[in-house]
Amino acid sequence: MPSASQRRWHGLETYAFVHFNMNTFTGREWGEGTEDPALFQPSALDCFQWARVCKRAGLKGIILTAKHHDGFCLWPSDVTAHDVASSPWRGGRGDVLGELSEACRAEGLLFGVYLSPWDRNSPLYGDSARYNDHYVAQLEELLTRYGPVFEVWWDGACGEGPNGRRQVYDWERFQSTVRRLQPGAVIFSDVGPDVRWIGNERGIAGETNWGMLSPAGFEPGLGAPALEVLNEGQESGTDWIPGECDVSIRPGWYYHADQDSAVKTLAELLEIWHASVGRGANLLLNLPVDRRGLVHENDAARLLELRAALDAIYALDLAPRALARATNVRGNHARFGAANVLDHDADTYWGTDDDVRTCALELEFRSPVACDRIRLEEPLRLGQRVCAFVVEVRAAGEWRTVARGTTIGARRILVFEPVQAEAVRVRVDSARACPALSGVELFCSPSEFHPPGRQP
Ligand code: FUL
Repeated sequence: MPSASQRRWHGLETYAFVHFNMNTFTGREWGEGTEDPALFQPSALDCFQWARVCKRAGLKGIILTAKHHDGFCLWPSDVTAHDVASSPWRGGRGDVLGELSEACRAEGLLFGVYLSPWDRNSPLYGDSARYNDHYVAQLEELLTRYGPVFEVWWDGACGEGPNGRRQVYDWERFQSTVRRLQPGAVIFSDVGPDVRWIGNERGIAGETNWGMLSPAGFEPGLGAPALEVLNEGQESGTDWIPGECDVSIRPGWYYHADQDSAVKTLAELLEIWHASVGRGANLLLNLPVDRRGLVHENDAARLLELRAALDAIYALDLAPRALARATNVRGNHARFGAANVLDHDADTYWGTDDDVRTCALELEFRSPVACDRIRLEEPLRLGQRVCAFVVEVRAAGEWRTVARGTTIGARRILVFEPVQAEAVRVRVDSARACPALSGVELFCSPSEFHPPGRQP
């Protein structure tokens, strides 16, 4: 079962990753750790601009690369001189984390930190106990100086190679540091403990996507489970470790001027959104902030297009116009009645009797409604139950199947050919326990978004 902070996290859907650091100025994706801090010199850094863009685009927070693999720190760290305090930017008195956390607060966004465990600059890296102290000290700085942190991001990457330095991380200590200082934060790594990697950097969750995973025997960056396992989760997984889809709006994680015209198209971003958020994962969409220290105009424009498209597609839920009924209602009690799926309240749900595993919920319209997509949600407080379902529509008196799926979880969006529905039925064919749904929503997208016989 998800914890309270995981349940809150599920509701976020989409937030920004910002890759901005030394690599922005060297034009690289992975730095060496030997870069001169003097190279860090944004000409017009403005985290309030990042936050305004994200806010307008409907993103719920920003996770910043406070330290990437090259070790350069975007805040003045007490435990290294490889940081902004050694750069000419703002006379060595700048603090990107300070400005971003303030900007997020001003715009009502959540603030998160990426702190690379792999550190190519620190002379302590590979001297395991001492580097672990160093890493914990940096975590403490980030988690105590900047107010609430919603997510801590642990990258498993390490390119030391067979003859490189070998660091044995103390993940348990790192984790207890986060729990102690930011008990409300979720921790991301390949295998959690709170949020898992989705197994690719294309932003695509499995069509089957369980919140559960068995992490025993794995550590971040150390023999992670097979990519398909990360992608789909595990029906019999021991822990609630739902998937997050990280993907960049451009080919690179970092800014490269020659990628200014390679910003993903609206169609690509919509496809990614439906394959991540639409499959119950969260989308962590990366913005490579440029050398000025700003979200580039092209990226900002595309983000706003994405927002406008989503707003247009999901403008109006048509389901509340219908009368809802179900083949079974738990104890025949209104508290578990079918109408609970229509009220946009994630805490109320339709549920069935304990021994029921197959059942159906039907929405009957007084007059036909045009629709081309459905959004389903399970009440995650009860865990994830549905294994297989079918969506059927009655049009001109005939029932036919318009979509089918496996898992639902936090949400599942299915797109189908536009149809004039007299009634819509969600039939659950298999479930791990008696099924429950907290939301069934129906939408009719503007015609430019109608899929030519294709499902995201
Ligand atoms: C990877 C890193 O190596 C990339 O540079 C980037 O930060 C990506 C989000 O994670 O593991």
